[in-house]
Amino acid sequence: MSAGSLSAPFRVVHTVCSHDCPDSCAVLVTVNEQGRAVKVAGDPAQPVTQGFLCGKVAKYLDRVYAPDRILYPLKRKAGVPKGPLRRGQEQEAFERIGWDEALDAIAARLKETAERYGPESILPYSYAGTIGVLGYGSMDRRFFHRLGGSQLDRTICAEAGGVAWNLVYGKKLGTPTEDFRLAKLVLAWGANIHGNNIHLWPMIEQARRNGARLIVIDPYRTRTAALADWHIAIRPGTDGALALGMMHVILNEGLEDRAYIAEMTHGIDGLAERAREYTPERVAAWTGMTAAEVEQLAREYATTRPAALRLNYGVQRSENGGTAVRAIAMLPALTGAWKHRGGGGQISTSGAFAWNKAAVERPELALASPLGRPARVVNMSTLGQALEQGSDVRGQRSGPDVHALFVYNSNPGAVAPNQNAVLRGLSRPDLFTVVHELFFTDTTDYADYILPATTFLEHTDIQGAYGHYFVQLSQQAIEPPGEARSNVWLFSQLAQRMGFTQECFRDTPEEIIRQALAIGPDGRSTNAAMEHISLEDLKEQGHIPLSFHADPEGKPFQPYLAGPLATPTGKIEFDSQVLAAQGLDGLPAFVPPTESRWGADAGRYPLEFLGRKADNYMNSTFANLDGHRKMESRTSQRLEMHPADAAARGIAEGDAVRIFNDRGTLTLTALLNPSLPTGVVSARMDWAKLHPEGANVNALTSERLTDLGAAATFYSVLVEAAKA
Ligand SMILES: Nc1nc2c(c(=O)[nH]1)N[C@H]1C(S)=C(S)[C@@H](COP(=O)(O)OP(=O)(O)OC[C@H]3O[C@@H](n4cnc5c(=O)[nH]c(N)nc54)[C@H](O)[C@@H]3O)O[C@H]1N2
Ligand SMILES: Nc1nc2c(c(=O)[nH]1)N[C@H]1C(S)=C(S)[C@@H](COP(=O)(O)OP(=O)(O)OC[C@H]3O[C@@H](n4cnc5c(=O)[nH]c(N)nc54)[C@H](O)[C@@H]3O)O[C@H]1N2
Ligand code: SF4
Ligand SMILES: [Mo]
Repeated sequence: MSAGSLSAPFRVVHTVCSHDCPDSCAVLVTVNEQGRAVKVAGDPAQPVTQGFLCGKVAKYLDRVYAPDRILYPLKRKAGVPKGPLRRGQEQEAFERIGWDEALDAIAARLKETAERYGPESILPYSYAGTIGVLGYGSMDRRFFHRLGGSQLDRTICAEAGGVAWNLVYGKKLGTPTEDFRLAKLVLAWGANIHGNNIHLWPMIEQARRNGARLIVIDPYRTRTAALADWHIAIRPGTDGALALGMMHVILNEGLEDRAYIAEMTHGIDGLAERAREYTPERVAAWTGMTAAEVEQLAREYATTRPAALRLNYGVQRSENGGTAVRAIAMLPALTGAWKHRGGGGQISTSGAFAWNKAAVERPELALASPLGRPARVVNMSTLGQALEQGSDVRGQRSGPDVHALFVYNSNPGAVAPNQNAVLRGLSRPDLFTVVHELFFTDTTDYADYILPATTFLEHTDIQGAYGHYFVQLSQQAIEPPGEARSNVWLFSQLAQRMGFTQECFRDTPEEIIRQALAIGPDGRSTNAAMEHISLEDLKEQGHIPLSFHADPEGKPFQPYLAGPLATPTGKIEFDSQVLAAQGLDGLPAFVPPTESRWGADAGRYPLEFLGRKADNYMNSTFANLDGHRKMESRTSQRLEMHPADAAARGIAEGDAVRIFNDRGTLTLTALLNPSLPTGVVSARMDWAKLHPEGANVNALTSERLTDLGAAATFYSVLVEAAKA
């Protein structure tokens, strides 16, 4: 389906859903004669999208044309203090200004801040409001490199799991999503497929029609878990123990693939010795399973072919999540599951997309900054510390305090851990805060300036995916409403006002797309696996598979069948050479999280708390829309708890319950859920400003970091609950 294939007065434009979702759907937008989008639909020609969209984006025009969209630049009115504003009252705290005035004022303040405190006192804060290559990080990266602003370590989502996978395999590749339909066993481990990765589901359904079994390992009974053949409601943060226990059984019973291990892996002897310690009985005591269940799972996994592992990011949001992912990732190597098409596993396919990042982001511009060197790095998962104490990624002070914060593609007031610290930091009257947004969020309530941003219908971008192997072009379908402008436009304009003279600040989106693709003299990409792709073909076809995924001889793509891999030994590493070189344990081991039932604080705060994502929002996105709220209403602002934990506290269904720890408190309505493990409570992320206390689940979460990747530990949290 190509752009404009429908006869006038309608046009159909190929766009790509740019929300932070593995599926990266191809979205066909129908635009009428007046230039208004009248329909969005999944592209039936895209093999993963398969012609349907999730419930969130099927209603996307509600977001694009929402009455509460921010349409003009806004400036905080003099004398209005920073802090939560009631919904619908936000406009009153701000006054409308023109783009020229806004850009001039922001540029002047950034210059002044850089001169007074050094440019590292300016911190960009962005994540994945859009995951398009341009929108996620292009002109903005150039801007902050040239400015000398602090670099942001973007750890909030996938860093622990990504580092872990790479330690084992060298690169994030996985079983193609389409091939899951060939599996005879699908093991969904910390993966909320129905909620977060819906386009994998039809593949699993097809596999099950052919006799496959689905096993789900998740403390929470998701819709996916409820539909599974076997739901293992594991205790949070104990997955590493389970993986080691499975290895114990597999090796004990000789179920490993010796030929594959000999050819493709490094460190089996050490791993075998380590796994010996993890008897099913010990593992049962940690996970809450029975020893027989640990054995059954190991046998079923090792003897069913093909066995496909959908390891998603739920596991790695625990304090020991990096090691847990590393141990789980070793399972298909131990059993040789990669050898069978439809088997193997996937945590992310993002390693396959070799964008020319250096050309897109231009890190060498840091040398032209007043620093003359790359700036210090601040971890986004410890924003509270950075704003309150000026500390960096390792919790140490380096460089100046943060005096200016530039937020785009993110809503840290809602999504960052230790919300009370973050909001205290954002309240600092001396902090200059700019937020580029589409709606009045928990973060814009603290802004000095708010700038209106675009949806993916309103700008052009190119996108890969972390759940498939297609390069896709997202063409601008409609004009932005009001004076909304894209991220690329904003940072290009701001660069001019700052007096940055480098040519790259004038690049158009199409030029940056050509740079990302590294288009060569023949008009085709020179990037590995994209050599067959030209911008012209992308405009015509919308989406094109990476070369290995569209082998002309019809050879299926199966990763990790031949070496050398991008690890130090060139092999799949059971015993990590990288970790060993750092003086760390190269082998996986299980240590329970500090905030777990085994932790020192479990006496005071005995409940393990999961502040999970909502199935009908995208992190904090969509939470302002009535239709989405209605879909989420059953669990919205509820605390789900096991009836035994509720009874022990005199709590009944529907009671107001206060959960609390040293960091914060949140009052929710009790929803009894007997499918939760005892000692585990759960609630979903919402906008703080929609709660009477101005808080959400992140009022309870901590800034403690994961064992690998220095990522956030959203799922290692202890609380107590009491009837309010
Ligand atoms: N509808 C919807 N879709 C989304 C998002 C959204 O907010 N809403 N967010 C998007 C984003 S940013 C991402 S990163 C992906 C993430 O998608 P997923 O990788 O699925 O990540 P999570 O939803 O964080 O966690 C998945 C599951 O892990 C479970 N879990 C929690 N702790 C543990 C544990 O210790 N062990 C095990 N085995 N499981 C555990 C949770 O209960 C949850 O059901 O989804 C994307 N898609
Ligand atoms: N308790 C708890 N906390 C969590 C999680 C959890 O599971 N539990 N999940 C974590 C994870 S995995 C992630 S990835 C983070 C997500 O954190 P964020 O990436 O901050 O995700 P969103 O909440 O979706 O906020 C993105 C914002 O960007 C805006 N936006 C969208 N498109 C554009 C654009 O083109 N330009 C600009 N300037 N803005 C745009 C949206 O309107 C939205 O407000 O949250 C983390 N926080
Ligand atoms: S959020 Fe995910 S499933 Fe929904 S349309 Fe976007 S890419 Fe597809
Ligand atoms: Mo994420």
